[in-house]
Amino acid sequence: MTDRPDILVLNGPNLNMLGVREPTIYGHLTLADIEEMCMERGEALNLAIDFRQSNFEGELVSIIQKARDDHDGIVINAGAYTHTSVAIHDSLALTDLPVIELHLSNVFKRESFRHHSYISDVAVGSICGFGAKGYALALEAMADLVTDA
Ligand code: DHK
Repeated sequence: MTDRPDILVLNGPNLNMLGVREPTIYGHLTLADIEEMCMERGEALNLAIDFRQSNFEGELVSIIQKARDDHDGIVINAGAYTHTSVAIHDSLALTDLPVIELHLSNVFKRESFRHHSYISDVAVGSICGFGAKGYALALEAMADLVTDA
């Protein structure tokens, strides 16, 4: 057990393929590399990090529902479900936790179907276009949200 704020960093479909997946768009780091970076940033920011990934919409919904009981904030890169999932939107809305929306790529420079997000309106804010560094930026922002001033 720890009394540090506990942050869920949740990754959606195809993010398990980072490193081999369209590296010109998503970069060369693997998800394991990004997890390691998040653990290091978490240590520095005094956050406990629970880093997860699923390719399944229902599993993501179940993880988000449970986060309500045992986490203090959610950083989510929902992958393609960002643009399609009312279910993930609804599960984030019911958590009452601060949510930060994250994308590696700048979705607004890409296809128009990536311009709409079902997550933005239940998030405190969104970070996109900074590659893997976006995870570190999101954790810094989350540390401010969950740490008493
Ligand atoms: C990741 C995905 O898998 C895409 O479906 C999104 C996002 C963008 C990202 O940039 O991290 O459109």
